[in-house]
Amino acid sequence: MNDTNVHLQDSASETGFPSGFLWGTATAAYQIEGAAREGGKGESIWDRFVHAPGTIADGSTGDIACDHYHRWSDDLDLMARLSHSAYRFSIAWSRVLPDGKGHINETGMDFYEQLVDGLLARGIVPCVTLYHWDLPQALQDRGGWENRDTASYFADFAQAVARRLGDRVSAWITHNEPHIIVYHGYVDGTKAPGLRNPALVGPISHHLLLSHGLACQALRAETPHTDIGMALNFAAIEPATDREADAEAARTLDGLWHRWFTDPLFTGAYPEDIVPLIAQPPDLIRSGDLETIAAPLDFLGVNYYTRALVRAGKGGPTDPRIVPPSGPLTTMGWEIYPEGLRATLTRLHRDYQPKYLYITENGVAFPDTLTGDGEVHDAARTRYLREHFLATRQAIAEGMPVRGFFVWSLLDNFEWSYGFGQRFGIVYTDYPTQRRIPKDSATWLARVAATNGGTVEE
Ligand code: IFM
Repeated sequence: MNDTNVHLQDSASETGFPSGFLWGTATAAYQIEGAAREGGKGESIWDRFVHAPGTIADGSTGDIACDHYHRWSDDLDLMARLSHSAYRFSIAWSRVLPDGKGHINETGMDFYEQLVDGLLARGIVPCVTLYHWDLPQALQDRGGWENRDTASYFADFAQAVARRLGDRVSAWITHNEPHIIVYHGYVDGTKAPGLRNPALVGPISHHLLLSHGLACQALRAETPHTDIGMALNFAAIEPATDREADAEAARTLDGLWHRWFTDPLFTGAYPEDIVPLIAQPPDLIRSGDLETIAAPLDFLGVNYYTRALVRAGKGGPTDPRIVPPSGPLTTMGWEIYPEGLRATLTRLHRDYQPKYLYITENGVAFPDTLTGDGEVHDAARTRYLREHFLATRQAIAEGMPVRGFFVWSLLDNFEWSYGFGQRFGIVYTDYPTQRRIPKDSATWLARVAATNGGTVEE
């Protein structure tokens, strides 16, 4: 293990969170960096997508976003003031490899290097996501994730990053939420690259998983002591009634959304009950692919926000339908359901026994406003986070190996097709001035982090 890498200890602590538990926030490059065309960066599919008319609810783009590319040092100071012990951020592939492969853009690499060094200088553990949805457009022009070669290009990208930063990064997260990439990028077209072709679910998900496996090989070779995982999004899927058909429909949806990814990763096979529902062309899965995908992981990243209540549609149990949520909702229209986080952690531990679990994302969008006193009083967000921290603490008490919690997000930022309309930050971004204003929840989180969860109930 190199000196700067933090490997977590299993020691218990009085607060209910293990000592060395990582407390921090998460962001993604396209959502905060801006500088879309600076520093030698190449175009990504998001740079292209946002400029197509009608794709983003408020007509905005991430061209400037939170201007983090220029304000990174102040943003790191802010994290330090908020007692972060870790920070999860993503690397824009096209900033490092403008054409997706081949020529390395040293200016882009330097940007991430100074970020990593800046974090370490402030005592914050860097956790790096390699792919948070921003494929280089040059690779999309060659077929993107439809093209099997993209999996190898991703591994090359991972290797280039690891070669430069691997001695200082504590965790690699290969992909963020492949399920979202597949269904929103390729089925309903609400995210880049904006395609609408359900026949692509099988190929895109297989190539994403394969790219993960190949990247694991490259990362292990370059940085054998850095932990590797993937961040998957999980909803607490429950049947809407006690009818057997609804229970089966819930299982189907769980298969489509979750097991389609977790089974290959942890068991080396696609789930048998779902295979008939997702077309896989005959030459898609080649000899050795599944072994590559199922390479042992150090942790599983859990992105959890809400529950999905499911009933069987007209097509029966293989036609799952989500019942519109009632009860307390966020501005995304998502139900607030903290119990589901504990259930998710328990189920993942039971079914797959990942070595460690991290909450790689959890947070909430509310209609925050700056009040006359120049502050943002977001008691509802504090309540949301408290309940999810308590659910996590309960899961830990029951034996789940959870070792960190990353709140989504540090800053209000560009929420993809919603534009700037959804404020997930614990820090308010005043977009016209780019001023950062920590919300009340940030002050609360800082105390919780500083006490390793000791003040979570306050
Ligand atoms: O903003 C996103 C993030 O990029 C991925 N997970 C969900 C967040 C909130 O929608």
